[in-house]
Amino acid sequence: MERKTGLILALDVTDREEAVKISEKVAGYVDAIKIGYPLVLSTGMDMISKLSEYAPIIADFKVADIPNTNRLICEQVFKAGADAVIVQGFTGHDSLEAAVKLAKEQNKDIYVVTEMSHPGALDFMQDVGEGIAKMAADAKASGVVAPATRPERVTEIRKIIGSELSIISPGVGAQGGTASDVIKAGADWVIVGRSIYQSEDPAMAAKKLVDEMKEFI
Ligand code: O7E
Repeated sequence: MERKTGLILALDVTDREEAVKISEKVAGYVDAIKIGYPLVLSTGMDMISKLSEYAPIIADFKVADIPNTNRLICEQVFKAGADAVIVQGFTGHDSLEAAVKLAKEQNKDIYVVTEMSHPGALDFMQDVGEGIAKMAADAKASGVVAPATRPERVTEIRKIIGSELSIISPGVGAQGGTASDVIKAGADWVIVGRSIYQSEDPAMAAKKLVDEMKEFI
């Protein structure tokens, strides 16, 4: 994924027309659009190719299965037109490697969830986040997902993965994180949903975030 603005839209709406309208409006400000279960379950897999007219698509299915099933899922998602798939890391190295192998064969990207951005991630995930980051680097994934709500954790995860892997970071705005803070902490992209798609003016909301990050990118 090429970094121009540092912004990824999380398009968690459930209406087809609204999804297309918002994508059209913000296309000039985002490097990718992340879509997941809310949109795909309500509108269908063909939304992936439809929205890829506006930006590269990151399919957020947080894939978490045995290696063979991970591969089968990623195959379908890439076939539908996605450029990247998000997988969970807690399933372990073999499940991740199956997804990365397929992605590399098809010149696509896999991003691995380390520690999530919500408070409940402290119950279990934070303890294993650094191990997952190391595994993602060993498996040569394209990058990891790390929390904008805890910029200090992004800095820790950056130390573990080095400069080869990217960090994409959700939790800005509605969850309390700040775009410029998490970019300064070591993230390459912020992933922003509600602050953009629930705004009266999604393009303006996206532009503000891009302007805020500009000097740190
Ligand atoms: O809070 P919002 O509305 O800005 O949306 C954030 C998006 O990022 C939303 O789609 C949510 O599912 C996702 N997300 C998190 O909020 N926290 C995480 O730790 C991980 C994700 C995520 O997208 O994981 C894959 C990138």
